[in-house]
Amino acid sequence: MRQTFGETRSAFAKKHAVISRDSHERVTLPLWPGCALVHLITPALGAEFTFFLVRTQEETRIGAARADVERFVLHRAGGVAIDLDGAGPEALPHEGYAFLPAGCQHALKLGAGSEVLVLERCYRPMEGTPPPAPVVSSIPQAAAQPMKGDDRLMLQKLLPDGAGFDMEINVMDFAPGASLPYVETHFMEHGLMLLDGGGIYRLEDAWYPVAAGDAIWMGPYCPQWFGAIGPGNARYLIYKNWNREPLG
Ligand code: UGY
Ligand code: MN
Repeated sequence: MRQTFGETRSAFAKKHAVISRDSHERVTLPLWPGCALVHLITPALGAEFTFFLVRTQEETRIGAARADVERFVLHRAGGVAIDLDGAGPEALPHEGYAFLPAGCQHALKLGAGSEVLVLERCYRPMEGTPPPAPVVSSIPQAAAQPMKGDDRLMLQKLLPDGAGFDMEINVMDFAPGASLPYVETHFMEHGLMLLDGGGIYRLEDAWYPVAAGDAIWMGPYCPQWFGAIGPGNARYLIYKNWNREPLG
């Protein structure tokens, strides 16, 4: 999408944010040696999670997150492998992913020129429910089902059902012209990355043209709706806090 001098499509409001590629700000952090990080969504916005891109120039090895933090990693480019509990590196294919529960010993092996999308949040355990096990799989392997009976809007659930999981991560695939069936409002929040195509996202009382590479934060009770526009499908990955009482 064309950017006009001095303008950006990124937008920040009380209950939502759109972060377009032109405003990516790279930082380095001591726990991510050899990496450039772009923090798309953080608690500074009002979110209860972080959502960030990691790009490498050289090969590097990243340790596990803090013991109370769960991590989801999506392969975007280059050579990426996960070493779970020292069992040896398992390469992730394109759009491969790993869910690494809080306290799970692991290392990420990132080759030069690789890119991953990472989501981290503090795990909310539930009394009497064992914590979830790690998941390593890929988007193409996840079963697709029509959302609410609409086969022009396909849904893939990347994490298994089970009360141990306090999040859902799904992929939603819209045929051109397909849309969410109604304007959603819910107490859960979202982190979203548009993987392919584009369309119009309604967030609160604003309507945004969005395209692949855009990230969106939707806070609790952010009215939200999406319609896909363009020659091909629009597809996004979407995080949601899940399976936990709103009272906390
Ligand atoms: O799962 C969801 O809440 C999803 N349908 N929301 C969205 O796509 N904005
Ligand atoms: Mn929603």
